[in-house]
Amino acid sequence: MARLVVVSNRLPLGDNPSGGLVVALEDALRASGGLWVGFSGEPVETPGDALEFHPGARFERASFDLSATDFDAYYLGYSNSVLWPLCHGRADLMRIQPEHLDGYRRVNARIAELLVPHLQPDDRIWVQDYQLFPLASELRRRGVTAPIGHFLHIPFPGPADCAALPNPAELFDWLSQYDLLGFQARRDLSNLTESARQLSRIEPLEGDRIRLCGRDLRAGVFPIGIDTAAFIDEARSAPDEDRMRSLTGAQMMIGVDRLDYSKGIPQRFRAFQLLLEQNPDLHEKISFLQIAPPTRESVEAYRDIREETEHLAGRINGQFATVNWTPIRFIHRPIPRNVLAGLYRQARIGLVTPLADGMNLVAKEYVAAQDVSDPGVLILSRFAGAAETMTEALIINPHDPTELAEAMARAMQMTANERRRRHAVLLRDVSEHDVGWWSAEYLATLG
Ligand code: GDG
Repeated sequence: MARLVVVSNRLPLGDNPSGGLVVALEDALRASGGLWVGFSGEPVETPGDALEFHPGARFERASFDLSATDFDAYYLGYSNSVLWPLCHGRADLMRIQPEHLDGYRRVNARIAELLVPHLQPDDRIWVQDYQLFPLASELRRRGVTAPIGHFLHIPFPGPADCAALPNPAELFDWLSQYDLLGFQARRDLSNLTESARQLSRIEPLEGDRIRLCGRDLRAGVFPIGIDTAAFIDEARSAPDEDRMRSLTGAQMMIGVDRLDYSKGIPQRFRAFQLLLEQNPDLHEKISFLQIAPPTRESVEAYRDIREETEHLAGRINGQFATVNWTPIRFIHRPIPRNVLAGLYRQARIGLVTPLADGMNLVAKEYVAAQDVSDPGVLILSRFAGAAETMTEALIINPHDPTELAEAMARAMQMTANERRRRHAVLLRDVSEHDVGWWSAEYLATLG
């Protein structure tokens, strides 16, 4: 079987990687033998000129270093201040700087340079996400003919957003050098087709085949999942539920997101405020726990979203809190995974309201964590990739506070029968399409 080489922005180092993606890729890497290549994690003064190999029983890992200048340009700059906002419909937040695009190209070229000496003739290469769009073209330039696939974890931009890139045609030139382009949702595949068509870069061929910039390849939808069985166990064996109950016995509503402007956190706070204004009977009956660990804090837009969120939570609590009830608890720190699983299980409502999101794994984790005999209700934004399959959630438009507040009220009143019926359908989807299914489907298509 061909060896699998995975390349991602970040290499999961450490002994106890808990993310579903890491586990799934580990399984795939173990099955065929493999190598996982990625950034070591912290910029260094003088980056080494070779990959550094880390011993591991199951498969090989190899990291590369980045200088602070390269990290700023490639990661904070072009990846997270141009591509991330663009792909999440926030072209207004882009900070286009030519030296960042240069750095993005330079780092991708360097990764290719470091990787090529370690490639074997029958390898197949799987590149993850938007930080590495140009990697295949840099590998091809260095003579690599192996199958190379790409999976995009975030949304693919439509024509209006693509037009806001400094050089839109270049994106399609990069993508054309892969053999398989994988997307989270049908929405993304149709955005690719539409955006490339407007630039006259695409000819549809049979089935999943396309001709992009003159090169034939395949493009498909592979919705990512979680390690469902493991998460169910985690939630069942989570710390004692009763001790975490609030003083008033209020029902809990939970949100869990990196503190990112794409996740719609201020919108859900405002909807919660409206719910409390319109439903005095719910005071002391519902309390909202928002966990939002910090992320990319050296990017300006992330400092702004932190301020906005803290301000709103403070204002809403000031307006409604009583001596034994705090309407919003806002935790700006990461919480251990097993505690998180237990919190999901206790929460009567799981609130997932991104304005744009590739998939959203929190929606799937919330479903997996529920007690099947008395499950909670998932409220899910129609702009999450997850909404294409998780149609038994209460699907809402996060921009509309009235609709969102009504969904919260409806979830509070929903009968146990209806909750069980909806949950059973959602759980079947999350169990059948777990992360192992995702990597197996993708790799079978890559061939
Ligand atoms: C990108 C795409 C796509 C969050 N806070 C804590 C914590 N988390 C964990 C969650 C979940 C993960 O982080 C977040 O995953 P999401 O899918 O929700 O979002 P992104 O980070 O934006 O991921 C997304 C994903 O890639 C995979 O393709 O679904 O659309 O944007 O697992 O549980 N985990 C712990 N403590 C926290 O405080 N332990």
